[in-house]
Amino acid sequence: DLRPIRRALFSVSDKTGLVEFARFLAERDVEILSTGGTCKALRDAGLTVVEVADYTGFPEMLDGRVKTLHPKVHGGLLGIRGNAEHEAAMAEHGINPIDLLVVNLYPFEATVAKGADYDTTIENIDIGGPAMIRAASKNHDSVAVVVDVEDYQRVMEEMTAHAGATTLGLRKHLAATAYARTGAYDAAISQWFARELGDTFPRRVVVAGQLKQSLRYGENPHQQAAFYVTGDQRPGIATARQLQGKELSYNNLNDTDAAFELAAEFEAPTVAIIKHANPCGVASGPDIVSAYKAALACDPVSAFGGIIAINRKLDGATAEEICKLFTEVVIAPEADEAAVAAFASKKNLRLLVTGGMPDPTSAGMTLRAVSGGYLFQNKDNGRVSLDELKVVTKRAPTEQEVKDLLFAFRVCKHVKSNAIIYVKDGCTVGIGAGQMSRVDSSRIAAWKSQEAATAAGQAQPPGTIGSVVASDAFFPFADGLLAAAAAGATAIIQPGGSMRDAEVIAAADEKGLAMVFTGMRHFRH
Ligand code: 93A
Repeated sequence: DLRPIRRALFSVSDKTGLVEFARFLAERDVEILSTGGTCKALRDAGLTVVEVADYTGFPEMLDGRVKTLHPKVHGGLLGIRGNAEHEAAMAEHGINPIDLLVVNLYPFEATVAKGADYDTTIENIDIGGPAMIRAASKNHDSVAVVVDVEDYQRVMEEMTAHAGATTLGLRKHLAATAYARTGAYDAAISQWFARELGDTFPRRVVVAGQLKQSLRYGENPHQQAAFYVTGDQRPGIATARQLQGKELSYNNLNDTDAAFELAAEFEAPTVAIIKHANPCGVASGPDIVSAYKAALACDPVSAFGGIIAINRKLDGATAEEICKLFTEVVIAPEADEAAVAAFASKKNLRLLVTGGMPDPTSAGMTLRAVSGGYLFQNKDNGRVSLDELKVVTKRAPTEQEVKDLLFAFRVCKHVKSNAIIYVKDGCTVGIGAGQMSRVDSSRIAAWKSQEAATAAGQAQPPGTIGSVVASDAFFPFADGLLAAAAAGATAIIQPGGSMRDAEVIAAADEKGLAMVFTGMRHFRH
């Protein structure tokens, strides 16, 4: 299964490592063909190259749209070696076999990321490159195809080990990589078109991405994992810059994403502390340091080893507070010098900066694997405004209660269902997440609040007294609401829409609670 390389075709936009690789081949008497720009770069380096146009007898034309789309190129890539008919046809038409194809495509994704205009983007759709890549990959029995600069070394090593030949194993591996590249490339083009069209749910758009990072392992050490990015430039986990700390793990990435998207929900200085993708404290405040202290007070036990997201520039005072507790990751739009200095001694703490906050109301997609497929949906960017709230109880909430109710409902969206969130003065005081029954979430949130008060050694009652409560979906029975009332809550926000709404409203009235319906649900399963 060894195939010697005698002729190679180079056509690359990214010219990194090009000259070294071509020189290695030239030294082994490999004939080199290449397209205009690539040819020039190689000749400038003193290498002997045949320009594709000279080989085909056809000039590059139509602004370079037609360079390699010629039977003398595609025949050379597709002809089966050792097949008498193929070899006869090739000889008859002056088609030379090409044993190695080295192509990297017009930088479509990078062009889109730069915000290029429509015409420039269109011109960066490579046609000839993918055509050659797909042809050479199909014929991997005879041809080696390299689409990634990172693979140059590997090919050179094989050729050195096998007297200028490649193994079938390597050629298959390269073909698999090549089809992954053309697939991702076309997916990026279709995603761009969908955005151009303003299509908020492009059913036929393929989800693909580029490998950003191979991860050490997945959710558990026996699982392999990697991080792919779609090229969306939204400030967040995919575009963040890591200023310090160990490599991010799979769970770090997942939790940090959850934390940052939650912090982005709020206009005031806000801090969210996350564990296992659920918040264990979220607070807004006059400044970041007070927001952090309030968020931490919600559940200081769970916050150990947590992930902290901040929606303002991280300052030194906050960083010093954070240093008092073991924290895995901190993410913020920016960090000032004092903050960076404060973290310097915490070598393992990962600090990420995003350059800005994402718009939580912007469109987006979410994807989840199920066995045999995946589920695809629009992101939950829903929000309720003040005038959409419907007061259903005899008592209407006070102004402060309304502020806290809206805060609590925004937090709800980021908590695993069943979600029950107690809030007081712009700060969560009890969070019940991920329970199979709503009443359990309600009780757990209240119990955790009691625990936090006890842990703080305060004689004071738990934060739930005089708080408000949000529920991500309607209360199917009055029991969840009664549990909240028993914990001392005074007002409730929930979607409404249960068969037993009347019963639930009556229970609220009896307890003197104010309750508003949102008409919008925030399940997160
Ligand atoms: O415009 S194209 O789609 N038409 C072609 O026939 C063609 N052949 C190769 N672009 C084409 N290429 C691309 O040109 C390659 O994929 C590569 O990215 C680029 C290299 O051009 P140059 O050698 O002129 O720098």
